[in-house]
Amino acid sequence: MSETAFRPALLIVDVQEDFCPPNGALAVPDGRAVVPVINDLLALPFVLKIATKDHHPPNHISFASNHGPDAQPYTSFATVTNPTNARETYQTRLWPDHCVAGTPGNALVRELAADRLDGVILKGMDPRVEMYSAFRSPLRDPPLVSAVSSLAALLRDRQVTEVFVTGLAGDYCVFHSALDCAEDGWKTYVVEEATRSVGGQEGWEKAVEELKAKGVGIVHADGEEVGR
Ligand code: VGL
Ligand code: ZN
Repeated sequence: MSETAFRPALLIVDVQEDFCPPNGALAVPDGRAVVPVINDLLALPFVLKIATKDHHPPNHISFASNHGPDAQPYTSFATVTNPTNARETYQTRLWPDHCVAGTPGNALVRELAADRLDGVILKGMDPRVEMYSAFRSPLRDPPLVSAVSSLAALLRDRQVTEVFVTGLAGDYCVFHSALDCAEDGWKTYVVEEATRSVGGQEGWEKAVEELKAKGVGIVHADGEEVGR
């Protein structure tokens, strides 16, 4: 592949009914507004167009309902432990039950032009860990094999050079997917109009600072880059 190759992929993170108003269990403010923007992007000639789905079992660790009567969605946290290394732990925010496999809330948003996708990758199936990133869980020592997706292999296989990340939520799964993507060596951009955040504008602005600091570009759907 020549150094000037431009082989962009479009990554559409978790555009699922449970992340969208009015009825989503974990509705992201204004979340449904990303769909027309993403549908326009899906009409462009990306080398690869991949959607991800948060795909949890009912006993998932990120559900407040699995942590007793005192645990509250959005405000409580739980400790995640690496199943093969008890010394590696991190705190994870607890959520309402969402995107449970087989439920209507798990479905891709019905207005999404899913017929233009090359594939759908599932994540978050291991009940023991949260997996915001479409690539892997934050557990690294050793990596949890059940929480490593096929996404990186797919991007490599198709010789993708840049990844444009869109979807929900900008301050969680889009954020962590973009960070891992850049860390793995792809030029990575988040399309600002194609994401919304759990924490609204404030949540997004905080995410942007860290994304830029780690080399992820923020671009607009009309193509203008705002900083890298
Ligand atoms: C997400 C919270 C919990 C996301 C997934 O897709 O951003 N957020 N699970
Ligand atoms: Zn989730």
